[in-house]
Amino acid sequence: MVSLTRHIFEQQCFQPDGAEEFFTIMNRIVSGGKRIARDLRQAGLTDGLGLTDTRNVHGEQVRHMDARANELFVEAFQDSGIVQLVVSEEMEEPFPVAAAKETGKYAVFFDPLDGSSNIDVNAPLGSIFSIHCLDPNGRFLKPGCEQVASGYLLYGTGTILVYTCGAGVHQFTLDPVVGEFFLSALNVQIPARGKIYSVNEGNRYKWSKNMIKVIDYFHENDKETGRPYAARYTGCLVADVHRILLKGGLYLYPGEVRKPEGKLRLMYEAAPLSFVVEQAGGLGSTGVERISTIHPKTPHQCVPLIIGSREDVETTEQFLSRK
Ligand code: AFP
Repeated sequence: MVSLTRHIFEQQCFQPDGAEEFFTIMNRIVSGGKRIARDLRQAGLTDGLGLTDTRNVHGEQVRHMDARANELFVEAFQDSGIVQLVVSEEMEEPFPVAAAKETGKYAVFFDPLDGSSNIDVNAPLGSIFSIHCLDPNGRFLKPGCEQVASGYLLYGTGTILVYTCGAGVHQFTLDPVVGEFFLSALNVQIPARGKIYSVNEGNRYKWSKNMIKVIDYFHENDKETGRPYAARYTGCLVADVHRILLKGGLYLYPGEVRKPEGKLRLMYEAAPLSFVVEQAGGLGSTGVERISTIHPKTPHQCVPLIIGSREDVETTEQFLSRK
């Protein structure tokens, strides 16, 4: 049994001088994640379900557990001394972490509770994180290819943590009795092609003609290419992408004719998940460009996301690039 702590220590990510820092940041993420997992288990017994009367920067009504998860992550970084900024879906402005205003070298982006509407029906939820190193001039908005690490926690039948720091993708499962994450899959690889597609098909009427053709293609019956693909969609990005990571296939949240930028957020959804999936051999794309090469303009910017098995994403890109 290899604990996450031992694994990170042995992996020596960010060598030669950043290993200790990575260790500290990951431990903070783990402690925030464990507390969220605990609170989620009790949410139906406390006041954890339901909505608050505030809206976040995307205009979505904040749930009690969204606010709580955000609070737990911010708290986890408060006295780290090395994280200067946290940027969260639930906070309009980047939040300077008091103890590291001057000394902190890192910015952590997170979606504290992904798929939060699932909480009322006891379906899976997640948390997504992305770690960037600040430039000497304090620049923190950087393309995905400059992430130093990223990953997610998935609160499902069990709690798992998946991460990459550019040296493969590794999965850990929380032992709730011991209170530690243990390695459950080393060097996860995504199949080159899958049999599953994951999209909110209720949005079909909002898509471009080419996008409709993509989904029609995956519906077609063709033995040779393994079609039709099976549809799977939980409404929690982390859960849907995790399924694709393990089984292959593709997840799509495309742009819409009237909203070409789509719904998902670059810095704390699309970029971190693309880093993970690409480290496992897959692809993360908007349909016309790689997610990892986009230079962000704002912390809460949205992008279309097509992510998963390399061949499936490439097929989709071919449809979407047609005139
Ligand atoms: P949040 O709960 O963090 O706002 O995320 C929800 C989400 O961005 C993502 O988890 C889902 O894949 C997607 O929205 C679901 O959106 P639809 O309800 O529009 O399908």
